[in-house]
Amino acid sequence: MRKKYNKNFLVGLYRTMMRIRICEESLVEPILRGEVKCPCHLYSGEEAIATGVCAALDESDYIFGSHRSHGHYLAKGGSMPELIAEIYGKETGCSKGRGGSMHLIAPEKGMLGAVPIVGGTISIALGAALASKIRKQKRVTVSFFGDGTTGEGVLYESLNFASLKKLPIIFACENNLYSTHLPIRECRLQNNIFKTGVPFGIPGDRVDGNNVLKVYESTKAAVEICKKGNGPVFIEFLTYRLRGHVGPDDNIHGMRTDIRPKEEIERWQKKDPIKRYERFLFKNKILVKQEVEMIRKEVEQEVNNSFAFALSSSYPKEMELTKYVFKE
Ligand SMILES: Cc1ncc(C[n+]2csc(CCOP(=O)(O)OP(=O)(O)O)c2C)c(N)n1
Repeated sequence: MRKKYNKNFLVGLYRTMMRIRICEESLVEPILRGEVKCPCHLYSGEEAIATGVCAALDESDYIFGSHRSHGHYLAKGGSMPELIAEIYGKETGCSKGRGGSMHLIAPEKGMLGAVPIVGGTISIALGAALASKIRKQKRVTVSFFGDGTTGEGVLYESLNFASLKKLPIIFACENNLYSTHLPIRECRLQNNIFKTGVPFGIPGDRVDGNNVLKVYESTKAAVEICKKGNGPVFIEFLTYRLRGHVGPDDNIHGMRTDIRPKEEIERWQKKDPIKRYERFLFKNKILVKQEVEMIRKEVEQEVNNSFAFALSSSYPKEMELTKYVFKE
């Protein structure tokens, strides 16, 4: 595995996962203090997916996200200061402070948007893929969504159309086993999401979403399929969120509502994608402990600078709250 990749690439994956994790965890205290007003769906535990998928894409490729998209935005190259500023509702945020955590966008980096309506960006991603095909651009679009989203009809309409028109789109399902507080076994007869596209003639793959190199490789193969005009592709990434559905422990209203068994959370903590990848890097002598510490310090500095930028920025003017709603 190691010989296939150069050191810069392997360390880059580690750095991206650390940027997402440290950024996410730095929001925990401000959320609990009530300083962050908008709901935040933290991505801790799922970093390998955004990181591995986006590493297989070019800057000109597109991604679309959901309510849990801080990681997608950062992995595709979105600015961290603008992310934190957006979460704080500041004018300098990536959506000018009008959107908050669930409305992230970095068009210059190919992150074309995220919205909190479950399944809300799937058909928009489909439109982007259709446009790329009509314009004959060698560009792939990734639509990220969760396992709960497979209960939305729009996914099936989109699968049908994407298959019919052979669109260059990757349906990337992040199966973290829960839809808010509903375990997957209570919403599906079988836990077989990777077969979702099969009736539409779309091949499906199931991948360990906590193994960043496996995520990268499966996405790279899907990108090749799409670029040859043989898309779409459906990939199910198996993972687990280490925090609550919304907020650190679903505890924002002072009531603990995370119904997941403690033993289950502990079992998945042992499969933490960052710790697993760290062990791989040590074993293959890619990094030593001091280098990992250095990366951590650099990322912490970036996160601190992002908070300083956000906190010193101003709020939108009350009179201008509807500004930017429509393109002027
Ligand atoms: C159309 C719609 N229905 C319901 C909701 C409420 N809701 C917000 S997140 C969510 C669960 C989504 O689960 P999943 O797609 O698995 O994503 P995850 O939160 O696990 O990442 C629901 C039902 C919503 N935002 N939009």
